[in-house]
Amino acid sequence: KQAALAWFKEAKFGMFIHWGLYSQAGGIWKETKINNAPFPGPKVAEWLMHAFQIPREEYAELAKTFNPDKSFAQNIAKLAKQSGMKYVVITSKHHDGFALFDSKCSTYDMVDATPYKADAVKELYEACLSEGLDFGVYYSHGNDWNDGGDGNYANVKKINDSLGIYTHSSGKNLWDPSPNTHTAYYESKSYPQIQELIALLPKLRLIWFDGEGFTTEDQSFKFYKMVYNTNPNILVNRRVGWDFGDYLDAGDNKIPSANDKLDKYWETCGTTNNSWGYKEYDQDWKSTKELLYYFVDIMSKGGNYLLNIGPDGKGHVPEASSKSLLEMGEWIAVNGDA
Ligand code: JFZ
Repeated sequence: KQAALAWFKEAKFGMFIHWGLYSQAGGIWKETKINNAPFPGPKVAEWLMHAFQIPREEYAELAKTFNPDKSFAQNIAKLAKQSGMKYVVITSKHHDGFALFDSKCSTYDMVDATPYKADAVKELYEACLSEGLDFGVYYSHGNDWNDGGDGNYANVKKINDSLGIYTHSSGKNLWDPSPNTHTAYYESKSYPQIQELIALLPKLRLIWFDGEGFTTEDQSFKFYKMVYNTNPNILVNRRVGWDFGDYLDAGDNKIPSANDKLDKYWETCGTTNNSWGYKEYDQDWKSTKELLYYFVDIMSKGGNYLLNIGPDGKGHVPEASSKSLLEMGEWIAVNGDA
C-alpha cells in the first residue's frame, strides 16, 4: 500500500459529504426538531431514523421524494476544487442502510427506489475525476437500520453480561429490527456492496468504514482483506475495526495533541456546524478563521483534514458552509497546504 499511502500523505485536505434520505428532512421529523427527539442517542441530522425510532417502512417513504438537481455532482466537485481540496468522500451508505449507488443486492438504493433513478455516487465520482479530484466512499458496515436485525446487540450483550460489562444499544435498531441477522446482512448485503463499489469506481482511493462497534475481529479482517485482494490501491480507515485500517483518526472533530504518537498517517474529520447531515435550523457555523485554525493545526502535525458538508435533499450546499470553504480555498491558494 506504499503508493496509496504516499497519495494520502499528499492529499491533505478533503471534502466529506453526508448526504442521503435524511437530508430532505433537515433534522426535523413531523415538526419536531431532532434536538427534542424522544429517544436517546446522537442528535445529528443523519441519525433521524434512530432519534425518532422511525419504523423501516415509514422511513423508506423518504426515497419516493428524493430527487436532487442533476447539477449536484458538478456543483459539489467544483466547490471542492475551488476550496483547495484534493479528495472527496461521500456517504455511499449511511446507518439508515440506503445506498446512493446502484446496488444489485438490494433495491433500497438511489436507482431502484427514487424518482432520480440514477447512480449518484458514480455521477459524483465522474465529476470529481474531471475536476482532477480523487474519490473515496464512506460506508457504514457495522450499522444498517434497514437490514442486519439488531446489529448483533443480543449476542454482544450476552457475552458482556457474563463479564459484568454494560452494553450500549445506541446505534442498534431495537425498535423495528429487520428479520435478517447481522451475520446474514454482512453476507447478503455488506460484503457484496463493498465489491460493487470497488467494481463501480475503478479509481477509488479509499473506503471510509464506520459503525464498527459490534463487528467481530473476523468480520473486520474480512472487509479489510476483501478490499486489499480486489484492489490493493484502496486505503481503508481505522473504523473498519480491530486496528486493521491503513490510517488513523483521533475521533470526530478531534485533532491529536503533539504528544500523541501516531505511528500511521491520520486524518481528522470535522463539521462546519453541529451536524454531519443537513440540519435546516442549525446556524451555529464555525467561522472561516476557526476552520483555518484547525486546518493549520492539522497540517502542522502532518495530518489530513476531511471537512464535511451536508447538502440538502436537492443537493444544494448551505450558503454559510460553501462561503467558508471558498474562503479557505483563497487562503490555501496563497499560503499552500504543506
Ligand atoms: C459516526 C456516525 O455515527 C456519524 O453519523 C457520522 O457519520 C460520523 C462521521 O461518524 O459517528 C461517530 C463515530 C465515531 C466517533 C464519533 C462519532 N468517535 O470516535 O469520536
